[in-house]
Amino acid sequence: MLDKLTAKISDALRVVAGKATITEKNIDDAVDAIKMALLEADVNLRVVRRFVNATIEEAKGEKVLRAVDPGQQFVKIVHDKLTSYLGDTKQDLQLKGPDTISVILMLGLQGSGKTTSSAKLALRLKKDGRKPLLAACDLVRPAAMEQLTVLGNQIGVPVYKEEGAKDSVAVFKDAMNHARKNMLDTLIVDTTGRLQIDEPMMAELSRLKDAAKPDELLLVADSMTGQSAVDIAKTFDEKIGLTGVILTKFDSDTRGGAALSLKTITGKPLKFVGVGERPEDFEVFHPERMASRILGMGDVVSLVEKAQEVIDRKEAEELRKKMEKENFTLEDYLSQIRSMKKMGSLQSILEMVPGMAGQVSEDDINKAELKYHEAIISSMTRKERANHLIIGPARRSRIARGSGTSVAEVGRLLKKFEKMRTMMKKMSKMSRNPAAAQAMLGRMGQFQGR
Ligand SMILES: Nc1nc2c(ncn2[C@@H]2O[C@H](COP(=O)(O)OP(=O)(O)OP(=O)(O)O)[C@@H](O)[C@H]2O)c(=O)[nH]1
Ligand SMILES: [Mg+2]
Repeated sequence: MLDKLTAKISDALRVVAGKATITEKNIDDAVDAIKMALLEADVNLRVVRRFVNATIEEAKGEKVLRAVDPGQQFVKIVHDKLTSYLGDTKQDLQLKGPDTISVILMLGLQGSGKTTSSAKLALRLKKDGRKPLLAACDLVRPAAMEQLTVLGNQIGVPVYKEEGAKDSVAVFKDAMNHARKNMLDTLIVDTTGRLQIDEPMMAELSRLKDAAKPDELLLVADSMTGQSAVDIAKTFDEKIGLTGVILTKFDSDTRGGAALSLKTITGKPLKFVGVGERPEDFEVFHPERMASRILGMGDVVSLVEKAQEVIDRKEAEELRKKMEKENFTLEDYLSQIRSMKKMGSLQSILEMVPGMAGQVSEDDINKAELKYHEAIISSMTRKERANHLIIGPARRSRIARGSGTSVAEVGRLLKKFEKMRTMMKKMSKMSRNPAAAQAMLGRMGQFQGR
């Protein structure tokens, strides 16, 4: 999924992100590389041009070139631009309350994934506590009803169908009645697809739309068709009117162009993406997360914002150097524990570090341990904090008494600290991003030496 685009963009950004100062030429080069990556990803040319111009204009402003951390600022600009092209914020379905039946009309060309997506959406709504009903209004393809019934059974959602029916509007009306009688609150209408957009299909969909007065008109488009998915969305919107788009087969779409062009070209939000054949393979589309995924650097931007609230950049840089040289002391560790406490949830920070998303849960983070580490180090003298190697048995028992812990606990802390330093040296070389390094520190403190 978007692997190539991600690889190219993160390569381009990495060059700039690591620099202490950047020049206009650096920006031009990076933007050029991003432009090529977008074109290769089959993003609409107009969209690419706008993206490039806007990025260059903003990046060459005072804000970036004169910033303390120009590389990060540049990454943030690219990230924010991508987010806005992807649609800014997540767009929820606009459905009515449970007392009135909401209607979702699913539209799209043949084989785009309408029937599958109808079931996926039904499953999601069911999980959200709604009571969906699937209506089989594709009366053209013989196997369509059967396919929907099988899917409905699989996910435990009722399916309304009429064997031999000829008029999809009549079936829709009966499905509405069925929903009313059975206290179901969301009707998802699967419709007929054609190979191409043609008049009879549009006429039928218009009739259905007039009868159904749907709350959502979702176009189901195959992302693998790239720009033509965007053209199709445009036409459907002009002829029928859409409230949003579902891009399917995102799992097999290695380029991602459709997702990036859609909002800009059609003005319609991408609401969900299909990421596989199973009913569960369905994701709400989050522009911001998608932008981060494309940058391939974890959520660098918000990590930096968060971390900067409490840690000054210079301090972070010093920390990194210390980590690298292995002269990270217990005093440094103490100040890290304290700033971590200020940052709030450690987990939310770790989640944003590249490569760590999903690997840490709140349970893994031993807050109690952080607390007694703080107590133990607080009971040490300045000399001891600067050089933990001088802490022999006599000092250990004094520290234990002072902190209300045991000699064994003091010993454990020292052992852990020792391991931490070794790990840090390795990791600080891997990551020259001070904010990431700082967050990693938290992880090491908690996970090493268990
Ligand atoms: N990998 C993958 N396959 C998908 C996805 N969505 C749908 N498919 C597959 O695409 C094929 C067509 O899906 P359908 O849901 O039958 O498409 P349709 O639009 O209802 O097709 P018609 O009813 O013939 O117009 C099926 O084999 C699905 O399993 C997806 O997100 N990822
Ligand atoms: Mg179908």
